[in-house]
Amino acid sequence: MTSTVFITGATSGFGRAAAHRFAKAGWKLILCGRRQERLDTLQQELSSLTDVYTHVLDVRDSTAVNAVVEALPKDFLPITSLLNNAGLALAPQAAQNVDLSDWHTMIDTNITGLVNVTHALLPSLIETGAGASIINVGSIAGQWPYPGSHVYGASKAFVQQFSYNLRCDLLGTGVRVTDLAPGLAETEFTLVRTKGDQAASDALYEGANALSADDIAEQMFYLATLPPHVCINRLEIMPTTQAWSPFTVKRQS
Ligand code: NDP
Ligand code: 8X3
Repeated sequence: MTSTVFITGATSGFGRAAAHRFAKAGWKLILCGRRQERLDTLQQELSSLTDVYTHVLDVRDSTAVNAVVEALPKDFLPITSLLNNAGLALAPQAAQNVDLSDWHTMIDTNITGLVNVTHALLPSLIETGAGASIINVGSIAGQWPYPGSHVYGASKAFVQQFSYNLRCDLLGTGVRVTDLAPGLAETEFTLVRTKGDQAASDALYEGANALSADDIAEQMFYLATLPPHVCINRLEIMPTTQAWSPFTVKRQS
């Protein structure tokens, strides 16, 4: 039976690269995101390789998530792998200067959205059983604090702990769960984080030799195709050019 992957946030960055990677291997694709035209482009690009089903979906809307899952075509079921990838960071400034609505947007997307999709697809993943996987896209920001990360990092800490806790409850079902935690990767992520500041995005990635979306897609495919008895609980990946800094001390002047 052909495997099927359900990808949230397939319209850009890691999700779009993953759609291409899984299609190359002949997996059936279920692709979601809010931008219809980008889903249409993916459908055109990948339909010659595999079966592609797309649906506009805002993961924050649990009613819409459930409706999409209930309407999935039978020949795409059951789901083999869920890539919980949709997410964003906003407001890179200090916490005390942030609009509360930006915090809410990150919580609603990175936490509530991921939970909505997971809940809706768990029965299908359990039906698949051995070999099924949930790959939750966390971040190094979920483990390591830094200025301007505030709710973004905290939301990714949720992703890590939720992934571990899911493993406990799914024990015996065959469904694996991984917290995939990338570091600096060049996508539209920084454009979104800075609300469209292309110069800031270019400056961040300039000379950094950051991870690419394809680098992460390759790891997603690796995780989804491990032997069924192998589960990687957390996979943290940085570009070689990135590392930790010493603690900062604010001295009296
Ligand atoms: P992009 O901005 O390139 O892609 C983000 C994707 O998420 C888009 O496809 C977007 O689609 C989708 N998305 C955002 N909000 C929603 C929503 N409410 N409903 C449905 N889809 C949504 O960034 P990345 O590819 O870099 O980000 C993917 C994931 O990786 C995110 O969870 C991010 O936090 C995480 N990450 C990114 C890192 C990086 O350095 N790039 C490092 C570590 C983690 P659309 O707008 O069409 O809805
Ligand atoms: C995004 C990676 O380094 O900007 O999750 O926190 S980083």
